[in-house]
Amino acid sequence: MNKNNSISCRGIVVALKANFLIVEINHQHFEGYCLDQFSEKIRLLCKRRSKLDYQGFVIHVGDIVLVESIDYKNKRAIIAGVESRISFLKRPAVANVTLIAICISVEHPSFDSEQTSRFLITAESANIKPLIILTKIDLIKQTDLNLYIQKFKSWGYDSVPVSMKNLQGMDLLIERFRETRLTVLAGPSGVGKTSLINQLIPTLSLPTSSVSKKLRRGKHTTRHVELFSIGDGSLLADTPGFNRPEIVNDISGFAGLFPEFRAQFTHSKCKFRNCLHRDEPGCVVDKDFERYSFYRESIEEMIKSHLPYQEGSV
Ligand SMILES: Nc1nc2c(ncn2[C@@H]2O[C@H](COP(=O)(O)OP(=O)(O)OP(=O)(O)O)[C@@H](O)[C@H]2O)c(=O)[nH]1
Ligand SMILES: [Mg+2]
Ligand SMILES: [Zn+2]
Repeated sequence: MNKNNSISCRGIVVALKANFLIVEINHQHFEGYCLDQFSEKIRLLCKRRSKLDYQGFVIHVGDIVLVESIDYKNKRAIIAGVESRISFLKRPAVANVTLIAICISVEHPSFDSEQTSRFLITAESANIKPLIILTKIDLIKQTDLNLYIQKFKSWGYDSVPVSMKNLQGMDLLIERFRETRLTVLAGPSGVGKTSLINQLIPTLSLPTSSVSKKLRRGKHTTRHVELFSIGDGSLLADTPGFNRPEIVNDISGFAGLFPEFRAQFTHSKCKFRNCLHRDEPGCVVDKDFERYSFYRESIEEMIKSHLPYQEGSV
């Protein structure tokens, strides 16, 4: 029997490639073997045990897995089990995310308030803390940048302004990433997610491309989710950009996804528990905040999409 078959250890899925999964493990898991030739982390090309396939369970990037039958000469192994997740982000699909860094550029592509809110709602509905990274700040004046920072503050979010051209803001960002276990860089195409990772890990040289002059949008250069180690056990996920995240269709829970509403709910309650904070009697929320119109339009859309179902079910 191959001696390697007796080894099993935990690892993290860092990428999916066709029918294979790439799992990264730490070298200390191989104690007892001659590992001097390997660097600190090893990436293994893995297949799943067929019993996992039968259970219909889909393994995603970020999943913590148990790997067996390790052939470390050829860097191959079999995934025998998956640990339960602490969180799951559906799009981009990443498990065990601890921070969503929503990258939003001030120009090229230009800032879009609704789009930014849609990314924030995605993070909120997955119950994962969002942080806004304001990119390409070399393209605007400091006074305009201050307005963006104030805007996000009024929405209830911190933002970190950065530029890959003059490296402004990078120290603060690195600090935030290093104190976080798994940060996902999410956001529209062309905002500079991959450029940011290349800056942090210069040995990578991942492909990036300029924003289309005609469409003023990114070219969807990154096609797959991939995790990269940035030291101290922290991981950063590059993800494909997408421009219009879907909003979760949850009428009663929707207001709770806005910090502006949450701040009010701590000290005041509407008359009816199912108040949707439109024109309901006894509604006590102050609707005088910037994103109220986005809330209102979204909730009306959701109500409309529920109507045929409700009528049919009465
Ligand atoms: N002026 C300026 N340009 C930047 C900055 N960061 C990135 N870019 C440029 O923006 C373009 C798009 O960058 P990418 O890193 O490919 O963007 P992305 O978010 O990964 O895009 P997708 O992979 O399509 O989702 C490239 O031409 C970069 O050189 C920045 O801070 N300032
Ligand atoms: Mg990219
Ligand atoms: Zn209300």
